[in-house]
Amino acid sequence: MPGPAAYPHLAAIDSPADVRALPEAELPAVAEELRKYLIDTVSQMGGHFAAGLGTVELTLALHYVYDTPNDRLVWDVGHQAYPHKVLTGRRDRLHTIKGNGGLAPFLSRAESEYDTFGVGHSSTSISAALGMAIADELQHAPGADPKAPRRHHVAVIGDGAISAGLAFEALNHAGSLETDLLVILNDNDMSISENVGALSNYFARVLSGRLYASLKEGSKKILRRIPAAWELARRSEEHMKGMVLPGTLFEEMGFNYIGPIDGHDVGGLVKTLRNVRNLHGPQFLHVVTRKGKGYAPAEADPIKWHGPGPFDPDKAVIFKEKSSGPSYSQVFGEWLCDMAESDPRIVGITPAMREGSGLVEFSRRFPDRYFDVAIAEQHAVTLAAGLACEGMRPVVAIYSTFLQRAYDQLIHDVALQKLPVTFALDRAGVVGGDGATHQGAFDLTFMRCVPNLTIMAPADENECRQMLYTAVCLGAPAAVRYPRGVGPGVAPRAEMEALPIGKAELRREGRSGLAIFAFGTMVQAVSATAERLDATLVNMRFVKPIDAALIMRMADRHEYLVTVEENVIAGGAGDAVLEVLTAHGYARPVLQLGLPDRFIEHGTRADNLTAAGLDPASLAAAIDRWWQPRQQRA
Ligand SMILES: Cc1ncc(C[n+]2csc(CCOP(=O)(O)OP(=O)(O)O)c2C)c(N)n1
Repeated sequence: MPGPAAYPHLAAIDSPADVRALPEAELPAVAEELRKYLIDTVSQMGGHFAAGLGTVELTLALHYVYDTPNDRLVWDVGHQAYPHKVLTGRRDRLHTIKGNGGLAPFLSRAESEYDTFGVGHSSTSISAALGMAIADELQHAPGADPKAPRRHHVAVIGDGAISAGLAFEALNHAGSLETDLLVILNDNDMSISENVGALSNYFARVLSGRLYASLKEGSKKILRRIPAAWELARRSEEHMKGMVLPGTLFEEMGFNYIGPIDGHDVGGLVKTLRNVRNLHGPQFLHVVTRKGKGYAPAEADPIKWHGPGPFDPDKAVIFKEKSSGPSYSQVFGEWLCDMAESDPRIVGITPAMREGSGLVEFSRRFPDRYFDVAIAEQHAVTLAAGLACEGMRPVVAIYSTFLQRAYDQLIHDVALQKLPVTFALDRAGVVGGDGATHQGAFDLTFMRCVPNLTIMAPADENECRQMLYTAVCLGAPAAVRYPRGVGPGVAPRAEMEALPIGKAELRREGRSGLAIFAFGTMVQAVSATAERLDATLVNMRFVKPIDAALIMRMADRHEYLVTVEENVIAGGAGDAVLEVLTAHGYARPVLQLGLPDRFIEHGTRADNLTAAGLDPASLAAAIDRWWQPRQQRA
């Protein structure tokens, strides 16, 4: 890390109190250093980048004006909060972010008292800040402790994150109360990809102000021909203005709308925030920023620089990760293009994760059948259900962790009605750097109990492709869950063939009396151990319907059984095996291996697997420990 000489201001800021002690005139210089520090640091270890560059002045102004941590500053998502981390005592550890034992990738209450609410998933900030503000009111009701400090409450939410239903539920509630709450919209016109949707268009119109002008001109021309209507329109012009001038939407929802203001003018921000701080009731401050601000390549291509790996800051070259083959996301993306080519019923849906889900090519080649619905997981699933009702074959590309947001839609809108929706569940299992909030640890558990849903877990890339095809052929709700990154390197075959539903694949038959039922990624992870112990190895392929016949056949021939999966053990695929054994009266010792009953923190994916005991070496050791004392009895 460059020393204090390079960052004279930053070096003297150990907490926001130090920021507040500065003369206002020095804030632009601090902003400049902060931005440089982000570039220097993130270029070394990679991480969320463009969003943080855009919030430098806003972060500085917020900590300058508000008395944090007494005043509650609630960031949405937390990917834009690197500047906040730097100013709140974590400057020297920023380079550890996302790494094993390092700073959390997003915000965490356990990490800092300035992180008022734990985040990672989006669109929670307004609800959480409102809850805190109501708590503050209740704690200051007549008769309450007079010493309890009064606080201000500020939620900062991006124009991408505000598109989610949850954010609107919170606005709807907050706007009906008199509770003091400031919602700051950080509007940079970007989500991870270009922001989409009517709301995003609305913000753009608010900024350009052009709509009002064009509407006025357009309506004049038409209405002049109808005198009575013209008079009515003239009289209602004031209202008309309100309909299209900045902020009306939020005014109508009960907020006092302020803005739009320049989010890179730190002096202007400070002045505005000081004024807003004294206002009562729900306030909505519209701040306009530029994603990637101050680093030209990121300003020019904020998608590429949303979350780069380590890079050369001078040459703006992101170092390529060595990869042995296509990622599962790429395998999915290619499959979807191939499938769409031959089947006009195929529609691809993503809730704002085009790049991460491998849909860039599909979006280019099939723009009419590609839907980025913004950060709206619930809508993504029910939209698919509607499409399926009318004979289409929608494929919802969604991260395992984000499907958690759409659980009722999965059950009530898709499964209950047996609609042919395919869920391509990316990032299932541990994900590495994005940590506890993003682990795809639970999907097998929460999907397995849903009737009518077929669930598959591929052991390799080709199997992934064939399973996706199987899912579409099935004509019923189906999910294929695959991990982040690359697989074992089995090239997908171009031709597609539907797998027999609910049938496992016997990989090897052993003679030692031990059988291992492995799911998805774990097939490869235990294959050497199975070989070494002369154990039977089954690639289970289906979590539901599970291959009960094969499980029983194995239980007949083997005394000792192991299940292994990259999902929490509780309620997961191993439990499905146990349910079969129990239902059919088999009492066999079973070792269940999978993710433990705790949240796995950030690190690399390999770190995560080791932490969970699911790397090949830990698995081998766990099986040995359990098997050796039993082996003699087998
Ligand atoms: C529920 C949920 N869905 C998707 C994501 C992935 N995600 C992280 S940041 C982001 C874009 C957010 O856009 P915006 O709020 O405008 O912030 P910006 O990056 O533009 O500053 C997305 C889609 C998430 N964190 N949570």
